[in-house]
Amino acid sequence: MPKRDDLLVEQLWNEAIINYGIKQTRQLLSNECHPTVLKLDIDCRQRHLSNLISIHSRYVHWMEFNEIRLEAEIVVSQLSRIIEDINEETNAQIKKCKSDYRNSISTPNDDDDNNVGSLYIRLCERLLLEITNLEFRRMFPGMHAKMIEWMHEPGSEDKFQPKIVDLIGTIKQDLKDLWSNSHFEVPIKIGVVGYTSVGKSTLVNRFLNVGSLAGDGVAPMSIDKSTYFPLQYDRKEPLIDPDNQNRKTAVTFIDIQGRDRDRSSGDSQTDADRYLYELCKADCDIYVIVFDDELCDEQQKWIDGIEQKLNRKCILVRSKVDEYYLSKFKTLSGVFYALSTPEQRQQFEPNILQQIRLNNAVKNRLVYLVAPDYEPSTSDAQLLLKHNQFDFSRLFDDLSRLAFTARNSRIHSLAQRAVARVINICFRRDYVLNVLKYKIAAGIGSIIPFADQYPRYLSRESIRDVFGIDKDLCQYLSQYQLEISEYKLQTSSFRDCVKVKEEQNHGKSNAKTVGKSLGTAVVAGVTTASDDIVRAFPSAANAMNGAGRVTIVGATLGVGIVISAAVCAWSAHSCGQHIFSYIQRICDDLIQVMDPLIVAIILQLEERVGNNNVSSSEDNTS
Ligand SMILES: Nc1nc2c(ncn2[C@@H]2O[C@H](COP(=O)(O)OP(=O)(O)OP(=O)(O)O)[C@@H](O)[C@H]2O)c(=O)[nH]1
Ligand SMILES: [Mg+2]
Repeated sequence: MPKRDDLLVEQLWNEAIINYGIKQTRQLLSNECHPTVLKLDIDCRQRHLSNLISIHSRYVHWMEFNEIRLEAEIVVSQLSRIIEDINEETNAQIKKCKSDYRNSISTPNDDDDNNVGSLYIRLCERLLLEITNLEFRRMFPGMHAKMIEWMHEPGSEDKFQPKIVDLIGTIKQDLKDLWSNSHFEVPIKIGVVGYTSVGKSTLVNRFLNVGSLAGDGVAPMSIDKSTYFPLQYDRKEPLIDPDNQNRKTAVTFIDIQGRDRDRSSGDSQTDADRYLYELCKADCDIYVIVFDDELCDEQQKWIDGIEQKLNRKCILVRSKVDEYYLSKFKTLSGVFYALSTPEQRQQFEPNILQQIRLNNAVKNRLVYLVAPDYEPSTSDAQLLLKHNQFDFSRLFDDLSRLAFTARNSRIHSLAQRAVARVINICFRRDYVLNVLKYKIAAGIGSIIPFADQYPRYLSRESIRDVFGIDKDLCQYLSQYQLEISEYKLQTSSFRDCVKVKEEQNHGKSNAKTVGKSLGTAVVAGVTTASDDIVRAFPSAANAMNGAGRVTIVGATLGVGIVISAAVCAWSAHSCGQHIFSYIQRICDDLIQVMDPLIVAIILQLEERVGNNNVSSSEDNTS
């Protein structure tokens, strides 16, 4: 059992306090605040938990007992009651509401200020984790069963069961089942992203076709930050392809937490990378970037990251255009919008719209103008938004079109995550190999230059044996003609099974060149050179097996040579490190190889469905 690292726990807790906006809640509880602000804060938390409960119930029926969901339901009902009580607005009542609020979201019997929100955070984290597990189990039951089986195997080298061929067979079967079940809906995920308070949740609610803000299934909106982690909302009605009314697709909108402008590191690349990491975790097929001001450098990096690193579609939306529209109208016409005549509105509209488009133009991209506000604060805005939706319909249509092209990428992404999960949990084990015997052999072998490399070589071979990387696997993979960029592979294990693409201009090769010119390649060269020395004796190595092959190295050496204990110890230690690092690298490579393999399997299935459709329509005509 690993030892609890208190410092790490504290750091994670502090991070969670910031991410979940607990600081703001603490301030509300300890200082004077307007009841409406307090109410909004409670309402957000209540909606967050309700959202998680409703996603959870997609996978576990309401009637089934689930402890964590039950706990969350109790908190939700307590928060709803407090929201109702706040309406009474007497000072004593507000004080009591604050105390109830604090108790509802914190671990019981804990008065420490640092623990405000501890229960709420725990519930959110646990529900999020359960949802991920449940989604995995439902989509890939075979993979899930295999994972459970492998997780509970006895942890020793001779019994190490996970085999790559089984992994491939299982994911293939799961994907096949998914394809053959025409009723199994795989909703496309559309994520809405941007800086805090630009109107993301408001737009999500419009996409969902939300009428009343009072009900459930409404994304929380507020002047202050109100979304702290990705919230998922299934759209009740499917999206309909505007070009073909028969094509419908289920869709889930993900209201992603905003990037806090006041949490900048000072380096736009670092900030962009951090936010991209959050976007990647949210795992969407299409990302809608919302902005309410000129697009800045960091936002441009989000676009590049989404398209190039995440390989996903990206749509740009300029929100809150009503603000600019109304101020420009006042300047041009000299009157407030609500007091103007229809002729004046008609006269100035084209000019104002043209100006907004010009101000928000982004090179080679379409920018959709929207103003989805539900509760406009002025009569001017009320009137404008009542009659003008700007580009919302066009945006919605284009999104519906795009959603149809995303089904395969959704399944690919889910399958890729499922495979990575099983590899990380079941293959990355420290008992894949009995490290000790290789360490001893390396220690003894260290007395002769390069001889300690031999046990390393053997250990790598054994790891490949244990995982089942052999001729048969290679032959099997070769039929798919997989292509992988050279820089993605860290070991040579799969090089014979896939076509390795050389990429001249990639960062890694540049780094190598730079390294060489600085002379650092000498260090890197040691491993390569000694590997080659060992490879010079492959037939001898193959003739021996297991421990015999390892210990013979030590046994034939040593006569007349003074053994340095320090060198032996270092060598043994470094051999152990090498083995662990090799397991990690081979697992990384396996994840890389599985990626195009999943694509190939999906394409095969797709083709088969296409052929079946053709043959069934031929049957019909005959
Ligand atoms: N004028 C105007 N205000 C809007 C519009 N859309 C949203 N707002 C206001 O902008 C504020 C923030 O809206 P949200 O939808 O909560 O913003 P968000 O981007 O989801 O914020 P976080 O989730 O906290 O990052 C609210 O006060 C909304 O009323 C709009 O079209 N016009
Ligand atoms: Mg929001």
